[in-house]
Amino acid sequence: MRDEELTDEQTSRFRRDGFLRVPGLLAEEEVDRFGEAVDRAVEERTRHDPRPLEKRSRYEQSFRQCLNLWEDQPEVRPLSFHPCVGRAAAALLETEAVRIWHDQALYKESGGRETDPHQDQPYWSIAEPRTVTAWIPFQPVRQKNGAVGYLPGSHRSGLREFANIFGSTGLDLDAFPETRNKSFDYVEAEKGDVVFHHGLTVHRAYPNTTAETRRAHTVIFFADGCTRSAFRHPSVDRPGIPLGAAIESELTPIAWPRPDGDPPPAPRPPRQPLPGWPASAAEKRQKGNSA
Ligand SMILES: O=C(O)CCC(=O)C(=O)O
Repeated sequence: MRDEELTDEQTSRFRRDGFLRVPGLLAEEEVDRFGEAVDRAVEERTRHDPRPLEKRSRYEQSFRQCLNLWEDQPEVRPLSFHPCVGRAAAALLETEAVRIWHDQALYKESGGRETDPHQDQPYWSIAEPRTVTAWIPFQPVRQKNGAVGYLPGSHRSGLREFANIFGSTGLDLDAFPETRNKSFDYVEAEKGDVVFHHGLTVHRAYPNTTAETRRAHTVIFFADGCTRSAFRHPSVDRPGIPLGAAIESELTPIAWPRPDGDPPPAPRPPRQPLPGWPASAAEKRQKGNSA
């Protein structure tokens, strides 16, 4: 792992473009170890769903998405709260402290279709545009296995548009002057690199035309002090954060800096299983917590 501050050149590139690849932020050895832990978690979370790719929804054909792994997967938690990743996120957001919004594995299987264009922040209930995602691949990423492409500067364009990638084809790029006839920068990455993008950066990803799954873990951070908007989301609905209040709870703990660098404890499990969270996992955690 590269225990160094980001350079001024890197932070100003992020401010300009809305995305940044940080080469070698993690050591290859830890990427391999965390990759195996996330593989096990994805296997556990998706075991109940044997549908082949062609039987899944259009959205599900882009990737297997497993949310909030830090909560019930103790071997994944140190990755989501990795000090090098959290510190870089805080530097990019130009803030003293960042909280986690949620984490998720995004596994684009062999034959997985493209990821449709979208901005992330319209899916979240965070009012201020002070959010950043760390996209952590577990193998080298090329265009042929699903590299992500970003529209440079789109986070500064004023566009903040909910795109229905769940049931439709994503952001209609021709519909907005901010995105019409603009080209995406596709970012290839090596093992150990972390690619950051701002919550308002328009992005998409290539399909996976290789025989191997493209495995990535992502962690979404927001600047401490951000407040709740009207949109509904488990990260604020579960702890009951009121509209306009600062988003602070055991579900969105400070990710960086942490006292002693330790990850936080697991929060109380949800009453209802989250989407993509099999009931069995929630029950297992209920039993574990009450033991
Ligand atoms: O991994 C992908 O295919 C897309 C990534 C993405 O949309 C995200 O991290 O917000």
